[in-house]
Amino acid sequence: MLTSHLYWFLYRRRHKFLIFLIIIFCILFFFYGNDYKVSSETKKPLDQPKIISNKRKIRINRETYSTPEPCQGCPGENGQGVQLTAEESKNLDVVMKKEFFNLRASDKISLWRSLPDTRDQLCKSTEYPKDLPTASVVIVFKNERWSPVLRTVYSVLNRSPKHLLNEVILVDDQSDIEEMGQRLDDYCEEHFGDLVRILRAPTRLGLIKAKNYGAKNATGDVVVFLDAHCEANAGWLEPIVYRIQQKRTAILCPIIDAINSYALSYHGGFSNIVGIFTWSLHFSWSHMFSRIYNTRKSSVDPFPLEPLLLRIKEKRSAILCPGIDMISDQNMAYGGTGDGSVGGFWWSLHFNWVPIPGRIRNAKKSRIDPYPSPTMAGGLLAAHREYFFEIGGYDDDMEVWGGENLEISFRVWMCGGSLEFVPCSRVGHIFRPGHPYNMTGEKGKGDVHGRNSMRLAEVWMDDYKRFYYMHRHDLKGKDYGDVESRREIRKRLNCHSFKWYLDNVFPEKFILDENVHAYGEVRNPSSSLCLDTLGRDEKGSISLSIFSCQNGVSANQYFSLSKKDQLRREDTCAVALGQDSDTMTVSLSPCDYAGSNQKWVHEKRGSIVHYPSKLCLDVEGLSNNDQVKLRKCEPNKLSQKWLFEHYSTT
Ligand code: UD2
Ligand code: MN
Repeated sequence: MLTSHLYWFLYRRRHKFLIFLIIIFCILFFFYGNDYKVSSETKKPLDQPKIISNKRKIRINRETYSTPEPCQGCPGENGQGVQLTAEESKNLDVVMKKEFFNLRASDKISLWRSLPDTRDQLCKSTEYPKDLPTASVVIVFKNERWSPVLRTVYSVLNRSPKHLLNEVILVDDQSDIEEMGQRLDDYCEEHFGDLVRILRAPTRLGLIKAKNYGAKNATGDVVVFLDAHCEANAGWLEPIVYRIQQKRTAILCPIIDAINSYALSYHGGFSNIVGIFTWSLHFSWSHMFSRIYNTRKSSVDPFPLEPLLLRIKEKRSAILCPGIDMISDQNMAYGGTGDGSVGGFWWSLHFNWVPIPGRIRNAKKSRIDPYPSPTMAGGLLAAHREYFFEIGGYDDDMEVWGGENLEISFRVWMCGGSLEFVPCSRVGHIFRPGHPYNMTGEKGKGDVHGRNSMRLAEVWMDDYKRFYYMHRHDLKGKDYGDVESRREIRKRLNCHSFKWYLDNVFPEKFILDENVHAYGEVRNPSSSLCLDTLGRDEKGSISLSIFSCQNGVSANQYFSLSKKDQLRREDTCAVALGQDSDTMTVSLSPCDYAGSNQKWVHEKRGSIVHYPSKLCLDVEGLSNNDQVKLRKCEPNKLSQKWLFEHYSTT
């Protein structure tokens, strides 16, 4: 009787009942099916089920977590490098080739080693309000090793005020390393309790999507990203969250100190060290004493020659040392950052460090105030969590590695926020010359940086993307996926143009074909030889060379003759060094330091004259790969005639 009633009821109202079921389904989907958001409380972890052993009775949380005792007399304390014994160094090269840093040295160092406090004295005496936004620290990792990962975690737990650290979220991007599975889960649960959460990515996400994934699961007011081989230094968190409290739309970067990939020694900003001696009469470096630091008027840009000569002119009895920036003994990479730099970019859309522009330095009210930077390196940053997503998080169609740092930099500036470096927040990072994971994405034939950068150029750079394609002719017309949703962000937030960014945020950036007399290939028609960098790394000084003209397809042959009469590339200017025409050589040096020596005049009859010496660029007797010559100007000499690819009409 009852069942027939029920049947009748359902039968009569079957449409309504169906609609009811659909609504319930939608609600459930909304809460649980959203992206790849997982909550460790409500869903089964994506890896193997956890085995809870009996010994784990103590639940650790914010209140009960305590910093472990320092490891007295252990190697690597106070950020020192460690020496391996002959035995330990056996086949070290094999380890270095696989990990790209000295894992054996790292394994000898305590997971919670002490560090030299590399902050400015003023930072140490700054007091912050108690009531600040809380932070979730997101650390993504792929094939990272136990000791650097845990050292990163300990450095965060031990050097962040308890009430400000909401949680640490480790995102395992499908690592192939056994110990980073169950063993890591167990270790974290036992030692950190609910302060550390581990999320296992459902598929290989690549670092960009992995960061989105971690941030989506974070619950703090602020999300902080760190690489998995960092060491957060004293007082690193307060100045960051304090600044975000003041300015919700600021994206902040700590100053990145370098952890040497070989000896694992921790270096502070390179502009802040002085030489001392030990009583055994060995030389060593020390962090600059505040007595010296506080008397400096500005942090001097480290660059050889001109500043040194200038100083000697002022003070004959001074013996001067240029600031020695670190060249990693593994890869010769220039690691100098310190707080004398801001982030820039190459038109090839790689990140670089540039000296702090005078306008930024002069605008600082105090030397420890956060200051604006045009771009960031990418790994270490903090943002208000909601704001991070309001401006579009990271581009979820970027694969594996690269490009997202410039993308978020351009975006935050163009869409009304700011990007700032925080001098009082310092975090060390192991700069590695390679990656312990494969860099092949599924799209764009494995050139992940190329494709990711195409996406950013297409969405954010307007016509200026031409300079990217000048470097990457091969990518023209290639597929870069769908960017509509990214363009939507730009529309929704009513963002500025890239020209606005260049004019307002990075006016120092040289635009290769604006404000110039001429640009493009510089050809000597009689020989079909062109000026060329030969693809050398233009970070330092290189010689100005020649090579057969490539008809405008080689970025190495692109030069500009600026309205300031520089014969130049993006950052480097042609200068002539030497006494007379026999010994003079022409090289490309950073423009800021080239002085009057960098003035060139391109005359109507085609010669390019070095103004101070009145000598002419000449290719007589030269062939591919030779350095271009400076010789006495001779009118009508064919080897001294040059033609730029384009001449500006304005
Ligand atoms: C720099 C950034 C890095 C990122 C990258 C450009 C710093 C200090 N680091 O490269 O954060 O912005 O430029 O994209 O500025 N990882 C994954 N999945 C992957 C690949 C990497 O989770 O598929 C992890 C990796 O384990 C590490 C982090 O992402 O913890 C960054 O990778 P990296 O250290 O190899 O990148 P790095 O420092 O060369
Ligand atoms: Mn890294």
